[in-house]
Amino acid sequence: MERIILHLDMDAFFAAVEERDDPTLRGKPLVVAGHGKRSIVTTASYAARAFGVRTAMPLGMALRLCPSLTVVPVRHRRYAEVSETIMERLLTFTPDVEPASVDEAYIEGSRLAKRFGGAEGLARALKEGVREASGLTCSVGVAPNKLLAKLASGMDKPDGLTVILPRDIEKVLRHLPVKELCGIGPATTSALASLGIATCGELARYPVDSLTARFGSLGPELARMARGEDDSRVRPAHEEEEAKSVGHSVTLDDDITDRGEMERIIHGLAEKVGRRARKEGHAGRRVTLTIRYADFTTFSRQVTLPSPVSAGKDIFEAARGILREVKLAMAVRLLGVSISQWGAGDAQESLFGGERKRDRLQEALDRIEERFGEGAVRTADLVKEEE
Ligand code: TTP
Ligand code: MG
Repeated sequence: MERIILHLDMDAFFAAVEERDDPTLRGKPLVVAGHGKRSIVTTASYAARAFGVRTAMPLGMALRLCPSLTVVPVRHRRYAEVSETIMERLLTFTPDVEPASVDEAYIEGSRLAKRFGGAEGLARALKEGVREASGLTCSVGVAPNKLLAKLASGMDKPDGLTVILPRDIEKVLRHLPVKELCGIGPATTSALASLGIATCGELARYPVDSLTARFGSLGPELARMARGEDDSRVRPAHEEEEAKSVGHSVTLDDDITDRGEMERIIHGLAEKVGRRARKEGHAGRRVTLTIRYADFTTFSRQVTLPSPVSAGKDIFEAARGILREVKLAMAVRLLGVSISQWGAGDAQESLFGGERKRDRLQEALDRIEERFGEGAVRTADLVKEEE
């Protein structure tokens, strides 16, 4: 089975954000650059690129190439904000999104593509989603792996969509300069040049033993890259998050619209999350509610509490609070509750005696559950769920 991997890269990202925020700049040759005579171009709009202006070019040279150039100072915080909006939008398609830099991400599309009538349909939907969320265009590459997807996204900029099919790989790579492959930097490029290798085709034909003699373990890796092979996985950010959180989710047999039912499910999940967190010795300040709609659109909302919690009741109250704030666009097929941002929960001296009492009650309930199994103790609305 061929994988479907997508790579999405924003077009002239910093410049595009500036143009979006200030419509008077739109379509003008524009660079984002630092202050001072010796500053260099961070990025150039496509209008400026038409004059030969490029990233990393000294500003003086850029102004000589294009005297009408507009120079805008760098606003990193703003770009990070827009980046976050874009990543969040991508996450509504699938949790399997790997942000690779401020303006690019890999997306695992192998299973997802079917729902969009294929890989190209998915790529179009992603582009449209990004445009809707940010007002900006991006270029997407689709291929059987990350190496080729990244190559593809750069092949038709701006606003591009490029698919590399397995049968075209050899043709695409044959005359491609080796430095175009992500992971082959200037040092490797010149080392390869000294062996008379300039293109991926030449690299693919070069005896692997000789490459190993020259580059060590990188040798066979280079040979694989030259053939367009790469089996590395899309590593979603949520994997890292998960290590720092405890969560449970449930996919429902039937899509539901009844909020009371949703609250009962969330209560059950919150109790489970609390139990596991306490078992692992955690209490978290952040409670997250995840909702997936019938059409698979998924989103999460969070609340940060003044102090860490691990009692099911507290987690439930926070998650229910989030649910009550959410306007539901359609029927729900999955609900998830998690806590994160660990802090000293139990050690925390409570200002209210009642809280301590509840902790002791909680401990007692946990002990009963340990003896009689999960679900031995139920609060009223959970019992109702079973009926
Ligand atoms: P890129 O994706 O490399 O460039 P880009 O988005 O400006 O243009 P393209 O349409 O070719 O993708 O980088 C993303 C942003 O990162 C870019 O807008 C500015 C910033 N950046 C730097 O700060 N320094 C650099 O050396 C590069 C390459 C980019
Ligand atoms: Mg970019």
